[in-house]
Amino acid sequence: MINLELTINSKVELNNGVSIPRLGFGTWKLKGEMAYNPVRWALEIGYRSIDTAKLYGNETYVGKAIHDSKVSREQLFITTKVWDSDLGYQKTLKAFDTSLSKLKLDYIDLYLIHWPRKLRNESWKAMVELYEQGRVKAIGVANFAIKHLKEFLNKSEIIPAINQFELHPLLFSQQIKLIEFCKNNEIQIEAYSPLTHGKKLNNPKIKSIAQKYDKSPAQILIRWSLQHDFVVIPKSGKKDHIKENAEVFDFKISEKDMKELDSLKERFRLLYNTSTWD
Ligand code: 1BO
Repeated sequence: MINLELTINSKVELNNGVSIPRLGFGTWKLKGEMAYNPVRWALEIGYRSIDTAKLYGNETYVGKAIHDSKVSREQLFITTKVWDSDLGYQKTLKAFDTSLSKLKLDYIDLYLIHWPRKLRNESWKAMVELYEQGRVKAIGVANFAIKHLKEFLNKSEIIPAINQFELHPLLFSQQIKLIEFCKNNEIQIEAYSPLTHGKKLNNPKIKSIAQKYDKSPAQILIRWSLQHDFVVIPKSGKKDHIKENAEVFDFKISEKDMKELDSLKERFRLLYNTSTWD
């Protein structure tokens, strides 16, 4: 069922009652101070959710941008992630403190395990502790395959609120089982690299659907994610693109065109398929 009431302020409630904006701003590849202006612009335009990670090397600048923006803390939703080299109980606690201090915040809205590497279970224990202390409002994972999610569902009382993974129409058919698994287990799906890093914006099917709605291919890809009930975090370093990416609430893609997009079986993937990882 298509939600016709979506706006830039729309949120979805996670499995622990915390709400996350449906549209967020991704900062992967905006390294160091390159993240500052784009985050300022995104907040000016009306985005309230900012996604960063230790790996991106920009937490200090994301922190500065959100403080300089003067948007109140309660209105913001800030996500960061624990990197592979910080997995393990003690290391995760330490990494969390470092991220918090770089961002100059006293809590994080969402803390994610970046990849399902060894020691993820130990990290999860640390994250549950941080969650119970109220230092993070929700905890989740990124790039987890079904088997990694099952392991957490079987072992922990607190289950991931989110699984963030690469998702766009060109990968949809390969991720369908994972999508269904997350939906059936109340794990919110968050789509990263929804714009394929620009690599597939020239796909003829996406272009022709974009022309039909008088929208850009990027807007079609973002709207496609929203209509699938995914949280979506497009990234851009350009102000006009950041604005354009938020102008996706004044149209809807028909069911027929959604199906056309769903069936783009290009098997295009930017990053790893973790379903073969232990
Ligand atoms: C390797 C980074 C993937 C996006 O978070």
